[in-house]
Parts: sequence; structure tokens; C-alpha cells
Amino acid sequence: MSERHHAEPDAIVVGAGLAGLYQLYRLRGLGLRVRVFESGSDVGGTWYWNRYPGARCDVESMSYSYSFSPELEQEWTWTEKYAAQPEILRYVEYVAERFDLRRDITFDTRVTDAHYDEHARRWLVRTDTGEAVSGRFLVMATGCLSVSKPPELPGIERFAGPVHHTARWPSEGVDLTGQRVGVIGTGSSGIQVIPELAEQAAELTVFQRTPNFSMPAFNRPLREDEVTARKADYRRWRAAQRDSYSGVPREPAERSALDDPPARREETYLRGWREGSLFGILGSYADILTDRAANETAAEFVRARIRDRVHDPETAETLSPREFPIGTKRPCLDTGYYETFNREHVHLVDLRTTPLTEITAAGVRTSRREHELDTLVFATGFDAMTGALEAVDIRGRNGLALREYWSSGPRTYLGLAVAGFPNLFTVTGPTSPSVLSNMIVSIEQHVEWITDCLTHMNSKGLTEIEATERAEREWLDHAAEVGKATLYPEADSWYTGANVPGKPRVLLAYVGGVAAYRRWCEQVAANGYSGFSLR
Ligand code: NA7
Repeated sequence: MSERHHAEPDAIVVGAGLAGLYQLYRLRGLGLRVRVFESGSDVGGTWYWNRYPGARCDVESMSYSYSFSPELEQEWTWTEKYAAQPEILRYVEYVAERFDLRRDITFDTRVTDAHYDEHARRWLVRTDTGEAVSGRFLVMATGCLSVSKPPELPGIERFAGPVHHTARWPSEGVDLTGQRVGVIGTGSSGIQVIPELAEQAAELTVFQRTPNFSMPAFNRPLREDEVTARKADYRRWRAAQRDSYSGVPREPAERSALDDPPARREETYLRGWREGSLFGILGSYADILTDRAANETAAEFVRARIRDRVHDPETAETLSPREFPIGTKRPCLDTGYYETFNREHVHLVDLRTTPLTEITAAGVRTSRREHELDTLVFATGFDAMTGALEAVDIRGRNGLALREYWSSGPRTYLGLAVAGFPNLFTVTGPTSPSVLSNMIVSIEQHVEWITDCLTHMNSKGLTEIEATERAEREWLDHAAEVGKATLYPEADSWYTGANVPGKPRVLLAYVGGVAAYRRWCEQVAANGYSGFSLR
């Protein structure tokens, strides 16, 4: 492994977000020569690109941070319960600086192809800047939500004014003062950006296809005493994160929502609500994500809060989700989202009753009328989980294309490796807990597993590792079975690929939980990398 191929790297990492940076750090620690390619002009990944006003992580900042360096934990001080994008980006930049990571990263460079040379046992990677480089190992750290989904709206190229996607918001910002602004999309990004746009725009029109469940974040500055207490207790907290279901420690609920009388249930939900977290309501009872009737009690509690928050009953009803069980589409946390619709200059257009027919030069036309706009904002989401991996022409053994191998849905072993693609690792790949967990906890686990695996290979003088088809099939069967026991498959969500027309419908994340998944991965390693063939 220490072999150098014309000063070529031992490992190539694609992406310099939270995953790629940590992978670089750990591989360097093994003494490997590493090249990282990043399409952005600097580090940060998701937090580099998503600069729209209101962008914020909805996992608490003192949990959404690296655990690998106790010194880093002590040096960095988060200011808010939920950190906003600029603060998270500053943190990632600080990490890059502190560990001197930038010197191995080539920015403004997109990897276009990665082909495995079976003879040389190396990955040959090409970039859009014309570079060709080869490495023994290829680690895709390309993120789960990094390729925007086209909005699929007729006439989009005709709109005369500026068009912005939340995931590509200009770094210099956009001045919308006095403008008529239209927003399409009411997922997490829409729900975060809409209250901010309403502050600036003269008229804001929100075009909603499917309402989503959102709960108040109750965001606030962190108090000095709570920061000090967590810093003193970080080791225990990190262990609890790793041992939890979602990467955020909480006592698992044991009761069914249907076991409690309505008044007691209401109290329980109210307690969850006041937490201002994604897990407050969903974690109130054991069966909210597995039993339709239990789920409906939580859904109705949140709908009632929407009715409290929105003055006009008709608008409140339009904003109330009824098409899918709560939690099966990514729920949102907001700051003043529903209240925004109480403002005179904010209008809600229900695309279910008045479908969008086309984008015109002047604005958006629905079946009822044309809405004239100066600026259009798309918060229309991502080709999640597989989009960034399939965007690269990855070819494994016998020239097999990953896109082709995944044509009826992604096939992976543990979301980490793919049969037929030796020495390829995917950090938080499809069918790992990834987007159903505190992402950074899952990233650290994958990166550490990959690093341990390469250490093992090095110690045994092995140069090639590949998931077996059988192990892959068994893992996918297990993941599908665990998924089927939940309500997730019922929703047309990006969790199931249903948000992208033509994408195979498969539950893309592992719902068995972070702790169970970690134990599974550890067992595989302890058994000498069972389910992999090593050469
Ligand atoms: P999401 O959650 O996928 O939301 C996208 C929104 O855009 C959603 O409301 C969609 O409605 C809407 N959409 C998408 N295409 C269209 C078209 N063609 N017409 C009308 N409306 C459309 O993406 P986000 O960026 O908000 O969040 C992604 C994740 O990032 C988030 O969950 C966090 O984990 C971070 P639909 O529901 O499809 O009817």
C-alpha cells in the first residue's frame, strides 16, 4: 500500500465536505498519499453550496460536529442551538485549516469518470479539468443531497427574471427588496427560506404541491453554562450518540401511542413539541413510524398546531399534510414558517387544486391565472443518495457501469461497497443509515470503518477488496425487510426516490438505526471482513 505509482496517490477521495475531509485526515494518518477532488472552490460540501437565507442544520450544533478530536471539541464554541449555514461553514473551514487539509485538495474540479483497471488493480480517475490520475482506492464522499433535481416545469427557460435554486444561492447574496418573488417547493429548504424571503420581498407567492409537516425549532443562543457542561461531558455524549438509534441520544419510547388516553397523549406530544427537535414528536411513542393509527395521532397533533399558528382556516388546511404519514417524508424544523402566511404580502397557491401549467416570461401560470413575478426561487430538492454517485461514470470489473448496475435501484453491501467494484467505498452510501441519522455520526463511522479496513489490508499484504454478490443480496434483503416493517415505503419522498421522475422506487436509507448498523459493520470486520473477498 505504501507503493507509489509514479507519485500517484494511494487513494482518491471525491468530495471535500464533512465526509471527504475526515476521510483525508484518517488516510493521511495511515501514511497514505491522498488526492481529493472537489467541485466547489473551497471545503464544506452541503454547507458550501446551500447558502440561501435561513439555511440551518436541524440537528443541534453540539451534536452535529466531529467527535474525532477532543482538542477540536474544546476549541470550537457553537453559538446557537441550531447553527446557521455560515457558522457551520466557518467550522468546516476551521477544521480544514487546523488539520492542514487543503494542501491535498484540488478545488474547482469535478470528477467525471472513474474506471477500474483490473490488471493494475487501480482506479483511473478523470476530471473536467483534463486531469487523469490513478489510485489503489477510490472513496466517494460525494454527499447524499448534493445533486439538485431539475424542477421539471414546462417553459422554465422562458422566464425573463433571475432564477435561483436554494442549493446554488449566490455567495454574494440576492437583494429582493421591493420585488415580487415566487417560491416553488415546500420541503426543508423551502420552509427555511420562505420566512426570510418574506422579510425582503414586496410580494411573496409560495407555490405548494405537497404540504410538509414542520415543527418550531425554538432556536436560541446557547448559554455559556450548557456549552461548558457539554464540553466537560463530550466523551460520554459521543458514546451515547454512537449507541443511539438516530445519532442523537434519547431514551427510546416503549409505549404505543394507542395505549394512552387522548389527554395523556396530548401532554406527551406537547412535551415533545416543546423540545423543538425532529425527534420530539416522532420519538414520543414506539410505534409512530410503524403503525398507521398511532402515526395519525401524531400527525393530527401537528396539524392542530398548524391551525393554531395560521389565522386563516382555509390557508391552515391547505398547509396541513394529509397525503403521507408524519415522519415518512423528511419532517422539517422551522422558525416562523406557518406564521409567515399570516402576513398580508404572502400568498399561498395550492398546486393540487390549481396545477402549475407552465412558466412564462412574466411568471408562473396555473390552471386559474398567471402570477407575475420578478424573481423565481426553486427549492425543489435533490436527486438524493444516488444522484452524485451516478453523476460520475463509474465502471468496475469488466467495464460494468455503476449506473447500469443500479438501473433498478442502488445495490450495495452495507451502503459502503458494491459487488463488481473492487476497492471502491461509498461514504454514507445508499442503504446505510445516512439521511435517517445525524449525518456526521454516520460519516465518522463509515470513514473509521474504511480506515480500519485499509489498515487490515495493509497488515495482511492485501491489495484488493470486493463485496460478494451474495453478501450484497443478503444485505439488501435485510434492509428491505426492516424497511417494510415501517411506514417509510408509503410516502412519495426522496427517501424512496419518488421525487425524481423515472427513478426506481426503493427505500434508499437503512432504517434499522445507527447503533444496530454499527454493530453489523463491526461484526463484519471482526469476522475478517465477511461478505468481502480479499486478494
Ligand atoms: P425536498 O424535501 O425534496 O423538497 C422539494 C420540494 O419541492 C417539495 O415540496 C416538492 O413537492 C417541491 N417540488 C419539486 N419539484 C416540483 C415541481 N416540479 N413542481 C412543484 N413542486 C415541486 O428538498 P429540500 O431541498 O427542501 O430538502 C432536502 C433535504 O435537504 C431535507 O430533507 C434535509 O435533509 C436537507 P413534492 O413534495 O414533490 O410534491
